[in-house]
Amino acid sequence: MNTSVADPAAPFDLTVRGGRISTATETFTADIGVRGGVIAAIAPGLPAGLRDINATGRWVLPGGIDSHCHVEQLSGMGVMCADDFHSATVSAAFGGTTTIIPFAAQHRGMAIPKVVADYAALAREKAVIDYGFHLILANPDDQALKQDLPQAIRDGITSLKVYMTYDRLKLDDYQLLDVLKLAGEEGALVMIHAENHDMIRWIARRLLDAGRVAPKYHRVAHDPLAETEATQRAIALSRLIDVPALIVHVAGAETVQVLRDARALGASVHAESCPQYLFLTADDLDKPGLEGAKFCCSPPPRDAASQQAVWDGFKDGTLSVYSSDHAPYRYDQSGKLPYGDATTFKDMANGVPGIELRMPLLFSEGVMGGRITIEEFVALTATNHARLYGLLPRKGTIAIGADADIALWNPGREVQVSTAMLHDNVGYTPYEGRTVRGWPEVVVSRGRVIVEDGRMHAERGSGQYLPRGIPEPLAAHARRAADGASSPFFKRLKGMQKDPE
Ligand code: DUC
Ligand code: ZN
Ligand code: ZN
Repeated sequence: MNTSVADPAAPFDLTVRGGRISTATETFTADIGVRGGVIAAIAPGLPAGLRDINATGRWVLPGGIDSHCHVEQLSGMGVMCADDFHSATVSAAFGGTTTIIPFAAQHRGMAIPKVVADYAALAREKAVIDYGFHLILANPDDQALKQDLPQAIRDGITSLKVYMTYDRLKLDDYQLLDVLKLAGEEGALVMIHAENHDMIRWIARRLLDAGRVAPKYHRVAHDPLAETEATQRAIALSRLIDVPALIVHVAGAETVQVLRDARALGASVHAESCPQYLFLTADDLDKPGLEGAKFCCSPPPRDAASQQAVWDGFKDGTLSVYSSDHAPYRYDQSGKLPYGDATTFKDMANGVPGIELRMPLLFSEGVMGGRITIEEFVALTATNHARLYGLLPRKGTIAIGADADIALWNPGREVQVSTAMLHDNVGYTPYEGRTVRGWPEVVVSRGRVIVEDGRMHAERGSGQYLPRGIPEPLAAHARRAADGASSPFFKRLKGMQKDPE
């Protein structure tokens, strides 16, 4: 690759020199010239910039996009996150991530425009890296479907998360169809938390009645079949009306296979998984006392076979985005232990932290461990997120004209993970004591060197809001609709509406 659109008269603000650059499709050695926060040139032997960084011996990769993280948000169980936009974005940046997409969360009774405006105000004041928002939708009434959602989508919130479980958030199948239909018409991607609510409730009731309250029973209540059944149903709903959907935080082997089969049938179903499903198992919930609460997320981590299935799913494209699902709840009364020692598995805030370690864990076990290529790493941590959530060509790749969001990874650096080295506000990590190989030592956001020498150099509030464009699956959906193709259901409906001869 040897391309340059740089104005030779003006010096670069920054030159990143001599690194091994990888995108989702190729790897080559070159310099990167940055001007005005944007990549202006990629070529060997670029002239010196106002600032030069020697990247010899480093992997030069796009800054990561974490498209699933909970920040300064009220959870489905009504618990507030321990990380605000400052601690979350600082922590993300130290782990090589330069864009996050957290959730503006509607709970029942809340008006969507106010939810979005309030959330935007929090981010504007504190974020140090760039961010977009998804919308969590708890109340798909006429006001939402006819007015507020179309407006939010046109304002650049081009993805929604909906839940098939959690009392405060759960939508029924009829409502899911309403949301999918609207999303198809307006061009938004629907992210689905797929677990069968009644299966979980039914098992949990029996466990609690029998006095089985320890964290390890969380993994029993959230049986793999609850995930598989809900995923199958979500796929069926999406196929019925031919609207793309994305299943978040896939954990179980059978669910991966269900997704693979649906994709083989041509369904536009996309899927995400997370570090906890590659690096933790259900056994982690079985710790003395309430310690297992630190590993308690929904769906829960499963077994070694499911870990392998998630690796396989990433490898063959069944799973295309790797996100943290960072859900920062402290190991105290504010989060995991609302009733102290008397807390049952049903009371604990669900979720594990991981915004900072997401990329280092995958770099170490995936790239250095020989399970995935460096290009696959880039696709899974950055480019596919940009594709699925309407951020290409600005984010998620190293290309002329893209924002200069770049991380310099030192593959030779070994780091022993400890809570003390992390920058979130959670107070523990489920990955305590692990050694990872490879670390993002320098991180650049829109041309600003924001992490260097273990220090943060970006000001509070210097991150920018990203109104997002149409997600790729929705663009394809619009093309199919324009070609006259539509779902079998709509074809049948049209047939039924014909006047009798
Ligand atoms: N499950 C969720 O649905 N959200 C946050 C974290 C979790 O475990
Ligand atoms: Zn979820
Ligand atoms: Zn989540």
